[in-house]
Amino acid sequence: MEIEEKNFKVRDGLAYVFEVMMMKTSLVVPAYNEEKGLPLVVTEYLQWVDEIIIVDDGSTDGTFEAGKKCVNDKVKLFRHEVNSGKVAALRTGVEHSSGDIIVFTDADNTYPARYVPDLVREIEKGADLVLGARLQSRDNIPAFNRLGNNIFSFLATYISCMRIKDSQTGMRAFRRQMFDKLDVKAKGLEFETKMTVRAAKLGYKIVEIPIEYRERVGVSKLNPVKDGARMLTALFSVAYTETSLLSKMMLLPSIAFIFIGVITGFISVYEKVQYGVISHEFYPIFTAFLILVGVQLISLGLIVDYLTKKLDRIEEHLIR
Ligand SMILES: Nc1nc2c(ncn2[C@@H]2O[C@H](COP(=O)(O)OP(=O)(O)OP(=O)(O)O)[C@@H](O)[C@H]2O)c(=O)[nH]1
Ligand SMILES: [Mg+2]
Repeated sequence: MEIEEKNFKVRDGLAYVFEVMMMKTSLVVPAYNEEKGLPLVVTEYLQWVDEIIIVDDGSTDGTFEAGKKCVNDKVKLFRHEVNSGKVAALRTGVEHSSGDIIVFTDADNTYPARYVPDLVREIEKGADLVLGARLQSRDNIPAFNRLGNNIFSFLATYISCMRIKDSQTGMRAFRRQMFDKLDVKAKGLEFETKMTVRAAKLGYKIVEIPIEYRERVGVSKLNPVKDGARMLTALFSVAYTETSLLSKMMLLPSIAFIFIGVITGFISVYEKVQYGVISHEFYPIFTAFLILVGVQLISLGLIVDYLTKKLDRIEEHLIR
């Protein structure tokens, strides 16, 4: 019985090693007006992946011609006649790819290709989503965008109860089924943040690999204010939709507590500034109490949510 069991494990292990060895990696590169960066990216990544899918997203410069020059038996080029946004380009890329593991990168030469093996290795070891976290040469991210990146990564960490250092990175790897499972509803550059937080909220295993970030080639397509606002909305919409009913029951009263706390706080400040005394003398205490309880309840709700989702994933693995 014991021997049979051991044989079974060895057989299983061999099957796993064989499966991993046979796994193919596809790189998807969305490109919108990236005539300078695209050829550099394709040349650099070619040795690290089995297939490259370029999607020219209705560019008006020479991106399509530059892409055509890169096409060979490993590199395929697709084109959207009209600019349809980064996510549409990524979807087209994934649809036309044949790899088991998909890697995303930008067409602006910012993400060095040498990290691909590290990303793929983590997927093979069991991670669901691997992020290339831009922790080295962060100066190459413009100061305002860096600030936004820190804020969004902090919020993503808080909302998902999982340490996330770079929620917005464009270099990421995952198994192709994961893309369909996550089914991220986004149009523009809020996609990355939404994908990261959704995966974290659903209890998937996220691993971050520290990577260098290079200075961009060509003109940036990111509008810090417009895209930043979309990222913030996306973050809260994922936080709300992916939080279980049980946790929401804790979150909603806590938001009300904080809201009332802020109002009593404002009244206290107004009275002090206007009349020199606070006539509602208990309001400052109410303010501190309501806000503290509210924040504690939110944290507790998020922790409960994290644990329920983690248990769901463990159950899923056991059933498999
Ligand atoms: N913004 C944008 N990018 C697109 C679109 N279609 C494809 N892309 C590609 O998506 C990638 C991300 O755009 P970037 O301008 O690099 O945005 P970013 O990396 O957040 O910002 P930077 O730090 O300035 O590079 C690039 O490779 C674009 O060429 C589109 O419609 N809009
Ligand atoms: Mg970029």
